[in-house]
Formats: sequence, structure tokens, C-alpha cells
Amino acid sequence: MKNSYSSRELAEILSVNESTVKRWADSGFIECVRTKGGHRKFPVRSVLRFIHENQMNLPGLSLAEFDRKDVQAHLSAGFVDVLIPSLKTAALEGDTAEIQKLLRAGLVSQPDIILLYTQLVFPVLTEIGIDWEMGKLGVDGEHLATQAIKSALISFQLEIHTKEANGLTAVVTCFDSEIHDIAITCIASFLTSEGWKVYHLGRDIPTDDLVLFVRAKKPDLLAISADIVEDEEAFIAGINNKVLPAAKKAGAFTIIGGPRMKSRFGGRLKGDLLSDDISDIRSVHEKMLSRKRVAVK
Ligand code: B12
Repeated sequence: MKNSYSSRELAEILSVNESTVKRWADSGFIECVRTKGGHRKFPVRSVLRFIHENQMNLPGLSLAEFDRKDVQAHLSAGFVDVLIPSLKTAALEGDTAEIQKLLRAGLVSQPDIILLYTQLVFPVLTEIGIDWEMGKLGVDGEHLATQAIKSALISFQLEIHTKEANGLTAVVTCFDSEIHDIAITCIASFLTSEGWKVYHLGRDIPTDDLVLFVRAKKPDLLAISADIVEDEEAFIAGINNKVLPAAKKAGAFTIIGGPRMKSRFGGRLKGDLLSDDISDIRSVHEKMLSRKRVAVK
């Protein structure tokens, strides 16, 4: 992928006239910079934002990166899973820049970031987990790979389009001593791009501090992740007796996610929604946004 495109190059990629690209740039639909000679240049970052904002599928943009025909064909068809082996190699090398490059290539084929994360990033993490479990990878390798993925996700956030503020606020956090925070990093990324004000508390948040934070911020949404739950009774008591009363008082909708969350804790945890899949955040977002619009009217 190049660093920037000329008006003509971008027009070709978007299949529109060069004059259309120039008009879009002059109306502020797509950011550009001017060269010393006065020509418009479109940095990759602006182009990616534009693609994400308009949910365009433009694999042609990234194809130049991959000379293998099978990779190109899959990307053209919007199948980003073809990038899984390269992403895994980059992660195991701790190569954040390469991961970011692959995320960009993925975005132009799959502009829906939730799908991009679930189809490209999560399978790599699952494979890394299996390699660790089977003893093929040490804790050092596992840490290096996941830290690189997390860093790349955070940098990638700055490259994707963020809608105008929608007036909704979310607190996104791990539960108590939980340290697996990639799922909530992806959730924070999605909500931010949809215009939410997001407080991403990350990992290792003592329950009493979370309660105080929720009381202070009164968010519309509280999204909690719990990957490893060793003490089920303490988890249920912490959520039901401490977190949920505070969330309810603040008027927050609460979604609690983690592996087998529904089957394991359904009926025992009182959250508004229990989930095993970050895609559920999309319907929660849509429901809350339409509720907000009705309230504003
Ligand atoms: C990355 C990783 C780590 C990283 C964490 C880095 C980080 N910043 O997150 C590091 C290396 C630090 C780590 C440490 C440990 N890990 Co670890 N780790 C993983 C790994 C490889 C990937 C986890 C991940 O991010 N997956 C991708 C995300 C998206 O998946 P997820 O969190 O499960 O989310 C999915 C659902 O659960 C749900 N979801 C989760 N949260 C939420 C929240 C909301 C609101 C919603 C809607 C949905 C949702 O949506 C996602 C799917 O769409 C997994 C392997 C695997 N199969 O997952 C092991 C894994 C989770 N780890 C495991 C273990 C045992 C550990 C350690 C105890 C030992 C170790 N490996 O060193 C320590 C934990 C120490 C501690 N203090 O708790 C086990 C857990 C087994 C269990 N359930 O008991 C796993 C499954 C590995 C394995 N195969 O055994 N780990």
C-alpha cells in the first residue's frame, strides 16, 4: 500500500471521475493535503477513513501488496481470513507495523470493523492460545504476539473513521482481576468509531472502583468482559450485588461478555445481556442510538 494517492489514482480506485474526487476533497468529504505545486495528495489514512465511513469494499487498494494470485482473489471477494497466516507470523515476530499493514489491507476488503476483528484477528489469537496450550509457544512468545496485536489495534483506531459524537457514553472494562482485554479493546474501537464517548478502563479493575466510576460517569452502557472466571460465586456476587445496582441507578444498560457466558451464567447473572460474541455490541448500539434519537425528539 502506498503512502498517498494522487487525484487520478484515487479516482481509478474509486471508479469515479477525477473531477469528482477533486470536488469531494474541496467539499471536505475526503481529507487531502496540497503539494508545493498545489496538487491534491490523499494520504492512506484519509483514504482508509473514507472507505470505512462509506463502508466501501475496495480490495484493489491493497492488492499491490500481495503478489500471490490466490490471496488477491480471496481479498477481492471480501474474504479477509486469507490474511490469517501472515497476521499470525507478524504477531509471533512482535511486528506491530506489519500487523497494522495487514489490518489496513483487511479493512479495504472488509470495512465492517467488527467483522474484520472477528474474521481476522480473533482466529489468530485462538491459534496462539492453542499453540501455547500444546507447548509449541512459551509465555514469552504468547505475550509478545498479543502485545503486538493490541498495540496495532490501538494505532489502527486512529486510522479508521469516527462518526460525529452521538451523545451516548459507555464504560468498557474487564471484570476485577481479569487481564484479557482484547475483546473490550475491539468493543471500545467499534463504539468510538460509531461516535460514542468511551471510557476504556482496561484490565485489573477492582470491583469497588468500577462501582465508583459508574456512579460518577452515569454511562448509558456498561460493557464488561470476563474471560477466566475461577470463583463463580464471587463473580456472580460482585456483578449482581455491587456492579448492577450501581449501573441500574445510573440508568446504564449492562452487557457482560466472555466465553460461554450465556450457557455458564444464564439465570444466575442479572445483566441486561449476557454474550459470547462481541458482534452483539452492534445491536445494543443500534437499539440505544434509536432510543436516544426518540428521546431527543
Ligand atoms: C491473549 C491471551 C493472553 C494474554 C492477554 C493479553 C491481553 N492484553 O488480553 C496473556 C499472555 C497476558 C494471557 C495470560 C493468561 N492467560 Co490467556 N490467553 C490469551 C489468548 C491467546 C487470546 C485471548 C483473546 O484475546 N482472544 C480473543 C478475544 C476476542 O476472545 P475473548 O476474550 O474470549 O472474547 C470472545 C468472547 O469471549 C466474547 N467476549 C469477551 N468479552 C466480551 C465482552 C463483551 C461486552 C461482549 C459482548 C463479548 C465478549 O467475545 C469474543 C468473541 O467474539 C487465549 C486463547 C483463546 N482461545 O482465546 C488465552 C486464554 C484465554 N488464556 C488462558 C490462560 C489460562 C491464561 C493465563 C492464566 C496463563 C497464561 N497463558 O499465561 C494467564 C492469565 C493470568 C491472569 N492474571 O489472569 C486460557 C483460559 C482458560 C480458561 N478459560 O480458564 C486461554 C483460553 C488459553 C488456553 N487455551 O488455555 N493470555
